Amino acid sequence: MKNSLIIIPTYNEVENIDLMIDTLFSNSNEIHVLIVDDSSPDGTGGHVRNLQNKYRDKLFLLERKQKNGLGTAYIDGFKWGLTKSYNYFFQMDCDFSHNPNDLKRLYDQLINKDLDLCIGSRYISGINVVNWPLSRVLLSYFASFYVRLITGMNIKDPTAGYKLYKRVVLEKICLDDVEFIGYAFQIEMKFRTWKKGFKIMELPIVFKDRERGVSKLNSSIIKEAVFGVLKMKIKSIFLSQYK
Ligand SMILES: Nc1nc2c(ncn2[C@@H]2O[C@H](COP(=O)(O)OP(=O)(O)O)[C@@H](O)[C@H]2O)c(=O)[nH]1
Ligand SMILES: [Mg+2]
Repeated sequence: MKNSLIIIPTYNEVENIDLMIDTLFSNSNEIHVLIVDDSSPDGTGGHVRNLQNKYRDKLFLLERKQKNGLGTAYIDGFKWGLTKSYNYFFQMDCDFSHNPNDLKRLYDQLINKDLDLCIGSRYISGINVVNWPLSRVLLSYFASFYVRLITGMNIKDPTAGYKLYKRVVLEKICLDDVEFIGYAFQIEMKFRTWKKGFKIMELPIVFKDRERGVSKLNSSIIKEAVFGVLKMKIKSIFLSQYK
């Protein structure tokens, strides 16, 4: 997994951060990791700084002043990575919902199938979600129908957050035009990638709800997704930034 950067946004992940970073580096010698922390009140950033002594020159921390949402955290992370020579950019959560062992599977699939974007998908064969309350499974599963219907994009898990991009995708997408921050951000990134004609494939993964810490999902994130998808589709018809 040479030339790979794993970007992880964090907000109050003190119960997960040390184990996550140790797990990632014990799985691979080649990867680099960038944590984008929004000055978490629980001191997540301080834990990353401590671990930087152990993982010198391969663990990086981008600290932002306040909680600004997962979408802009990723955009800042992508921009940081694009100033370096990375070729592969992973998106991953800090709460172990995304199994670190799947990084290599995503990478192998991207290389072997010569993809531009590989998506870790929960909904390829049934519903591979563990420990989520039924209400969240239903929300996510029906959201994926809704997105497919509105956008016409044939992706089974459009809100998936475990993804691997080739550098060229992030160079070609107008990152400054990306406007959403929650689930809609995950949809928007796939939509922009798809509209540019890049090769996309989904790989089945099992998504496990977090065991430590709390979710930052709130109703404004859901509202953004419902109305955002419509807005995005309409804009894509008229604006050249999607082409
Ligand atoms: N930097 C940053 N990270 C965030 C923010 N909101 C969520 N995250 C991180 O994004 C990842 C996914 O968030 P999570 O709350 O688990 O969302 P859920 O899986 O949809 O319930 C976790 O690593 C969070 O710490 C934010 O506003 N800023
Ligand atoms: Mg989560």
